[in-house]
Amino acid sequence: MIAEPMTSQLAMQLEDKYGAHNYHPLPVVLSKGEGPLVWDVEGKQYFDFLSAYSAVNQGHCHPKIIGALIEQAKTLTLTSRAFFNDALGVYEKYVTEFFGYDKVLPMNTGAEGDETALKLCRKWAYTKKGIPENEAKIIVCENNFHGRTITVISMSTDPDSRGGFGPYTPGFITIPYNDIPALEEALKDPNVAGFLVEPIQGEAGVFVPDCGYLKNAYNLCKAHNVLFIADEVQTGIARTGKLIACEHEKVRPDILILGKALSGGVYPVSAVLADDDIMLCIKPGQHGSTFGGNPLAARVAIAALEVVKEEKLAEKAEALGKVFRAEMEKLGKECNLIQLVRGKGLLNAVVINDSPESSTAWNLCMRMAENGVLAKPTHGNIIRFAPPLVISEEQLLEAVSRIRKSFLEYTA
Ligand code: IF1
Repeated sequence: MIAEPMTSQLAMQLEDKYGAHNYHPLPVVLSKGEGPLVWDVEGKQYFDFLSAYSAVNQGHCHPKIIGALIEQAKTLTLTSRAFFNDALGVYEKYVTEFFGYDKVLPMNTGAEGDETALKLCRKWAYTKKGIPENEAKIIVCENNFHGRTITVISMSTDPDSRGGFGPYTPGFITIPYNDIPALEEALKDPNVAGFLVEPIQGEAGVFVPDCGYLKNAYNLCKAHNVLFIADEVQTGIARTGKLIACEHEKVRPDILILGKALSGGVYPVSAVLADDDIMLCIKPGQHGSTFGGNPLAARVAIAALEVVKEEKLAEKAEALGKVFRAEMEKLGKECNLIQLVRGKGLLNAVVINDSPESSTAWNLCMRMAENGVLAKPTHGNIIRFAPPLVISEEQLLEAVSRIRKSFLEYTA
């Protein structure tokens, strides 16, 4: 037991001493959240512009989602899939109708969703496409981020994510992102079963591909009988101004992977969606998870999706994203710190006018934290801005004025 009153200092010391050193967080210790706001241990209030990497799109501790959690937690939490439960089917009907697919396979984390999609794609390759056993290949993109498991990092090109963790899972072809000719070339291999892609590359610094890229890629996949697999773990659930980011180009992925905000960040819930022709390739006993599809997850996810619809979060993200980017463009003209503003909906990034090796972006994030806005640098000189979608326009503009203050203080 820790007898002393909790302070930020003590909380950070405890993590440092007893936790693995696999993160380098900003020195802010949070203890409470509500909507787009969070508070630290000392009671200082911040706007959260990370949203737990787009998991809390519905805002922190949304009463409807927390209500569903509490009610179900008092009734039944876990049965395993050895038996049926009275919530899973209800959720499966709801989520498949919501996204327009025949079937869903429930998992817990995003990485598991990606692993599930890869397994599904390989099974389909052998049972439907007729690729010889163990020969299936899946095309992936440079600078992808799909999670932390061994197979998922085997697809990575980031030295931090993959270095020193070999040997790696074979069966992947890596091509540059946003490069249709490279995809065309890779698709010439008859053993290609799938193309796994993020509609916007989050970890790469909110890299938005050219308009038409996803549509062209999808059409090429169709022409080669290759599954188009979209990792919408970060871009999905209204974040980019549409329910899923592929909708911007009217692309319907063959396999859709969701996570993070599927639960409003309340509980780990991920899902893989596909039609029968693909999903029924996996038979009983061939895939699963102790926690996947548990009643608590099912009730929480239904509530989280209802909030997205009821509060028109996609429309809000679309409108507020335009306001935010315009404000950042304006700020860019006032100081010489901003090289580029990019993003879609409320998934945005500002590229700082300094080298990735410089500490400018980190120092700006520290300054913003002092002024009550939390954001995190990525790749050294990029700052990602992704507030909960429940933020009001007034709150967004208040946050913008704090960001502006921080940038102008920094240049002064
Ligand atoms: C961390 C990044 C974001 C994801 C996509 C699958 C997963 C993720 C497109 C895996 C997870 C996270 C995880 C988090 C940091 C974070 C991240 F900066 F590393 F890239 F969001 F931008 N597909 N993204 O973005 O989901 O298994 O974690 O539930 O610390 O690793 P998970």
